[in-house]
Amino acid sequence: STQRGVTLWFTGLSGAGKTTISDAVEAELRSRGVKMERLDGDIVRENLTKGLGFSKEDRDTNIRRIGFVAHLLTRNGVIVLVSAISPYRAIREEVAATIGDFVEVYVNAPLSVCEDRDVKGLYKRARAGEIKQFTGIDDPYEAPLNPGIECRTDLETLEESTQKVLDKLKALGCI
Ligand code: GGZ
Repeated sequence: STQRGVTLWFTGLSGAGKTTISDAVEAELRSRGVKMERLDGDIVRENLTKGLGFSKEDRDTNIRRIGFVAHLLTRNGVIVLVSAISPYRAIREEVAATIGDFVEVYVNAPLSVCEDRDVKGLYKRARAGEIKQFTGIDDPYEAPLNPGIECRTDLETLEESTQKVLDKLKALGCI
């Protein structure tokens, strides 16, 4: 039987847990032998979108390019896990409409929690003015209004968040 593709689009602040949940979902999908691919903002920015910065224009270009590749994969039956802050609602909606088989996953933790985690020390640098246009500090994040899935990573466990995503894939007939 042929596999049904979908793009799971993880959006949220830096440090909210997009990559962590995607890692866990990937491990589960790989163990099932499912065709899947990852597109992570921080990795894509080293190749596909190398040279882009964090102005609205550059972020929109980053998201549109990621969306283009996600579309190609999705229509060929791949489960695509995208993790990118993707702070602008209109561009997320544009990409969603293009891809069609698309689930927006809002990885939601309050800014204060993300800032306390500060896994890479970027919030500290942003507060110190060493990084400009940092999402949540001096750059906007437009939260999803009606996400397909919401993971409250400050309130639920990684296992719970991961299960929500897997349950959705099951409901869609992708696994
Ligand atoms: C936000 C920034 C910035 C600024 C560097 N604003 O948590 P990370 O570190 O590992 O991942 C973030 C990544 C953001 O890239 P995205 O491609 O996801 O962004 S977007 O969807 O808005 O295009 C963060 C790091 O790069 N980073 N500078 N100014 N995050």
